[in-house]
Amino acid sequence: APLIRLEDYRPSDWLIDTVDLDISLHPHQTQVRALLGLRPNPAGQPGAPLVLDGDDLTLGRVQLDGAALDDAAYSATSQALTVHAPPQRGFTLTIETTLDPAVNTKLMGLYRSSKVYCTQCEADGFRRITYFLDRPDVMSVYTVRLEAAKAEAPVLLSNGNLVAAGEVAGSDRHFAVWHDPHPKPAYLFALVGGALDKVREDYVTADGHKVELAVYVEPGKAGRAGWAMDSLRRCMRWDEAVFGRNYDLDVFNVVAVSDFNMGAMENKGLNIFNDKYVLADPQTATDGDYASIEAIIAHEYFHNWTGNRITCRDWFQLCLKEGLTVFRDQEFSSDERSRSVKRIADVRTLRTTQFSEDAGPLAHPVRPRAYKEINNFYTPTVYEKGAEVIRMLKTLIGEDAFRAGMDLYFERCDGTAATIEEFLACFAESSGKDLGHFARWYEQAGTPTIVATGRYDAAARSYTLDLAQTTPPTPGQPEKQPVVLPVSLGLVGKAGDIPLKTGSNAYAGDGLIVLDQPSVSVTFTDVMEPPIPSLLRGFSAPVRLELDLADADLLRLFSADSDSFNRWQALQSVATRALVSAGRKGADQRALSATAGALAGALDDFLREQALADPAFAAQVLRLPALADIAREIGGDVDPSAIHAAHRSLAATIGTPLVPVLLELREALGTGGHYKPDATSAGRRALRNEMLGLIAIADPARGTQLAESQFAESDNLTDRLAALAAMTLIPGAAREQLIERFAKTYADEPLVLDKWLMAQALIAEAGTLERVKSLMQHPAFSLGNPNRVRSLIGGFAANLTQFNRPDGAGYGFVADIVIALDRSNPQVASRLLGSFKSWRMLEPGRKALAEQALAMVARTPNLSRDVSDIAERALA
Ligand code: HT7
Ligand code: ZN
Repeated sequence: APLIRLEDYRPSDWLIDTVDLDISLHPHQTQVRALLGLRPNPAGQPGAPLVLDGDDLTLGRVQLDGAALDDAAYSATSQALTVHAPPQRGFTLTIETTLDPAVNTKLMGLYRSSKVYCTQCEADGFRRITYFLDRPDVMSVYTVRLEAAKAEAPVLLSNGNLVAAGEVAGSDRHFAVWHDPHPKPAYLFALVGGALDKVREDYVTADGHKVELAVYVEPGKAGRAGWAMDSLRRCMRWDEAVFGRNYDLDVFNVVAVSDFNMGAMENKGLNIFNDKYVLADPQTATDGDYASIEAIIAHEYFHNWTGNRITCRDWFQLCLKEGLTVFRDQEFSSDERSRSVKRIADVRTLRTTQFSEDAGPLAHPVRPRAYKEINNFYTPTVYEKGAEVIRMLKTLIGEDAFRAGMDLYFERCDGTAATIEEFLACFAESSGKDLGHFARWYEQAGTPTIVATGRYDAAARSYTLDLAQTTPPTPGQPEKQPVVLPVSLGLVGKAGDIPLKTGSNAYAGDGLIVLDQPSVSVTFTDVMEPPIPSLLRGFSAPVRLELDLADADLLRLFSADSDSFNRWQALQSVATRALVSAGRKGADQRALSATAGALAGALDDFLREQALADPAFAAQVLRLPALADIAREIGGDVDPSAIHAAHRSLAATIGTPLVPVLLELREALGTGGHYKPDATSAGRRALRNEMLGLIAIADPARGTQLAESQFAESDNLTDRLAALAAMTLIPGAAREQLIERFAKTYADEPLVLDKWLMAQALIAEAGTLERVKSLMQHPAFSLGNPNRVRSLIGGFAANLTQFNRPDGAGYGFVADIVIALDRSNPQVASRLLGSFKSWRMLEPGRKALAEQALAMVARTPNLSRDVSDIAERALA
């Protein structure tokens, strides 16, 4: 496959101002007539042929200005339609194609999900519907007529506003016409046709526009659409209040479908969702699901301005919409819930997904310079690190200049396909700062490390902080330059934060050092006592921090830091350091016990004195760092079994003396009565369930008893699933019985059974591979549904010890599935292959076996571009 490079970007030679689509839906023979209003692009090459993209298309008639086009005037393959010498003026092209949505297993373009017709066009799926200039800088006004059998598709939706609807005389068919006045790229086109239930609500925007909000779900599921609707209303108000953004059409439709490659899609006025991120009631969704639904509904809605009204010039600018929109959804959730708990959860995700990506062969910049398959660049780096870059920008220029820059961006770039440079120019203007150096964050891959050392001079009453940054090499970028790092900090003394006084240029005031050189030294004066530095407060930059503080100092930060994030981080740092040394291959685990004792002591006090005041925070405090984070910190010669053993041993050693206080606190928290999804109630459940997990490890008999009664007595999925998860830690008959019981209870709930599949796939025991293989035969599993695959196979691939079995059977199993799945759904297959992203850091035995499995995938004939791209980059 050719490499597509950012530097080769050229404007399109042709533009398409209008698109009139007439689509007659039929399971196997959907007819599409596209009338394209074309004109030469003044910025393009004069006299260039018109080359339209296609993918797997069957072409019918072609007309130019309404007259049949001579055979010699054009040529067509399933991949492209070329008009050799088009008129050098505006003209129309009519193109007829025929599609078979029922056999479209790639879930790109037009397909059927449980009988519902739906589309997915980002990044390049529109070319599977008709021949088109399928690139985001070609923006058109769409009018879409949909027709279908009334019985099969009583609901017919497309983008924009409904302008006409009616019966097709003399037939069992009906039609609907939708018009979207906002020019958009083809990737934002969508249609839906099917039998769906509707939940609706009226909404009036802050600027007085009446909008009908609707959520469409599978028949019988309307009772589960309320939370999505509630989230939608709240996020619309939030965008008005915080970013001054109003909605701009008469309707906003959300449709839930059960076969979907990703989470959701922001098609203009017609968001299509994986049903996992819409449907919720207390019996079938967890607190985590409620939070994800709120966040993803908001994310897709926020794209209306950051993505749709202003889109990307080309796919290299993907983070322009994705990083910014993740930042916006994170801010929304922070305002709706607890800001510090949200930050902690986001940083956990960033570390386990993005830092791991950055540390391996698939590392790439937030704005990649080249790609073979764009679908492989919807990554944690583009999304999550992209959001961190926006967060740093805000920290560096301040809240007011950030808001002014956003306003300027919305005003200046509205209706355009923009670039990162245009975006940054708005903030340079609003802040008066040169952002040239900051822009390096978009170009340079890898996670920087800050090495910090502090010295207290008692005689001079000063404290000097030396900070140095380095970034390790990543594929194609052996040499790294310093980036601009906002380091939020405090110096913690006996009575709390010490006022910061310094003459250093690197100090920007308000507790912020800007480290934009390889190193900097900042001396603070009038420091009357040796302080403990609290660096990277709120995780002000996406970096690793090496700061050699004694455990006692970290434990002091845990109890005294004014920054909640760093309170949490302090304890994580103590645990991480212990796990890194005990988790190395062949390390002596006994060294853990001193740390475990200190941690247990600190936790005992904390649980007794503070946990009830903020249970959601307490739940985060109790959770140890993820295994993957320990593996990455060890960095090489990684033995997953040793890491897992150290992790379990630390949890057991911390947990054992805490059992009495854990039991007491669980009693005090109670079950909370009738289920409510709000953050406070969810926080209480999170803490109770975190404690249950710790008891299950420390005292399995007690844990079994508690988990069994919790499963039997609770009325909600959150607590029942937590009971199951706790039991998965305890091998034996009781576990198997609960697994059975869970399956029976939720036999008719595929989304709940996904969690059941995943819980089993994550069991850290040698029998898990066989268990997963036999679960593939369970009626709840299907290789054709992405949610099922992600739960069972994706869950297994995230199981550090079992995917990385010393005999290589885990790698072979996942590789075989990738190859099989690639024939039907390359996107899901290539994401699964991404599970190999950390293979290079493994100890030599596993490393060789992982490489063999990757090589086996790479040499398979007829691989998709998606899978071959990942295999090649992983092996390079
Ligand atoms: N912009 C969307 C990303 C996307 C996608 C969604 C569903 C299926 C395939 C897809 N390819 C790319 C989702 C988002 O980030 O909001
Ligand atoms: Zn997005």
